[in-house]
Amino acid sequence: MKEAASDVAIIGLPESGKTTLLAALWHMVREKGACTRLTFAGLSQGNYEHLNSLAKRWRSGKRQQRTQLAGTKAVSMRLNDSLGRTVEVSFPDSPGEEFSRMWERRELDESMRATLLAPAIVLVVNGDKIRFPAWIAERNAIQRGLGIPPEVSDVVDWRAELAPTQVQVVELLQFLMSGILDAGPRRLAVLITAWDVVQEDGMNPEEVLSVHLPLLDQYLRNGRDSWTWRVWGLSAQGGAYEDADSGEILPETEALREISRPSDRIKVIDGEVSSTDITAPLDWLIS
Ligand SMILES: Nc1nc2c(ncn2[C@@H]2O[C@H](COP(=O)(O)OP(=O)(O)OP(=O)(O)O)[C@@H](O)[C@H]2O)c(=O)[nH]1
Ligand SMILES: [Mg+2]
Repeated sequence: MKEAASDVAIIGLPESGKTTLLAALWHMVREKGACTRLTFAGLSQGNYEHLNSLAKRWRSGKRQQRTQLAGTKAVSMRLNDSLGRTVEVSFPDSPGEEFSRMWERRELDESMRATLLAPAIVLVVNGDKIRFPAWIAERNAIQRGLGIPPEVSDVVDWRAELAPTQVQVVELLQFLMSGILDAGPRRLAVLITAWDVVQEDGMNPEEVLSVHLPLLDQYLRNGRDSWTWRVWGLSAQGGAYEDADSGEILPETEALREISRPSDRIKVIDGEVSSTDITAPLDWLIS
C-alpha cells in the first residue's frame, strides 16, 4: 500500500538552472531503460507538450528560454521510489524573479504559496553565476581618492537585486521558515548547478559551499532554522552550451551532442562520487 505523498518544491534565483533541471529530469524519467532511483508515476499538473519541448531542447544542446512571468507553466509530477512510496515534485517554473521579489520586497505570489509549504525543498544555485560581495563603500572611496569624477565612475548605488547571491538565498530560506510559510522542520537539498564549470576549482560540493557561499554554509551548519540538509553538485547539461543567437559554435557543445545516450551528459556529484541519477537528491529528500 502506498504511503501518503511527500512533496518537494524546486526553488532558485533567476538563471539558477531550474528549467534545465526540469528538462533533464523529464528526459531521464521518461527514457526507457534509464537507471534512476525514482521512476515516473504521472503528471499532476502541466502538460506533456510543454515538457517534451523542454526535453527536446535539452537533447539538442540548446539553452532553455528564460521562463517568462506571463505564460508561467507550473509542473507537478509524481515519482515512485523502490518501496512504492510516491513523491510529488513541484516546479513552480516561475522565473527566478519571483524568488528575487520575495527577497527584495518581501512579497509572495499567492499562487506560489501552496508549493512553498512543501516539507522538502530543492534549492538550485548556479555555481557559475555566484555574485560575490563587493565593497561598494570602499570602491567609492578609492575612486574618489583617485579623483575619478562620479559621472565616469563604475560604482553604482546599492540596490536589493545587486546583493550577493548568498545573502539573497539565506534570506529566501529564512522567509520559508517564518510567518505564513513556516511549515516546521524541513528537508533541504542544495544543488550547485553548472558543476561542469565549478569542478575546475577541484573542490567537492561541500567545499564549494563553504568557500564560495560561506554565509549560506554557516546559516545551515549552525542550525538557526530547522533544516535537515545536504549539498550536491549538478551538471544537468554536462557542459557549456553555445549562444546560438550570436551564431557561436562551441566544440564543447558539439561534443555533448555526440554522446550517444543524452542521459550520460548528466553529472550528479555527491561528495567525491559522480553518477547520472538526477533523481538521487529527490530520493534523499523523501528517505
Ligand atoms: N555550463 C552549464 N550551464 C548551465 C547548466 N545548467 C544551466 N546552465 C545555464 O544556466 C543558465 C540558466 O539556466 P535556466 O535553466 O534557464 O535557469 P532558470 O533558473 O530556469 O532561469 P529563469 O527561468 O530565468 O529564472 C542558462 O544559460 C543555462 O545554459 C549546466 O549544467 N552547465
Ligand atoms: Mg526557467
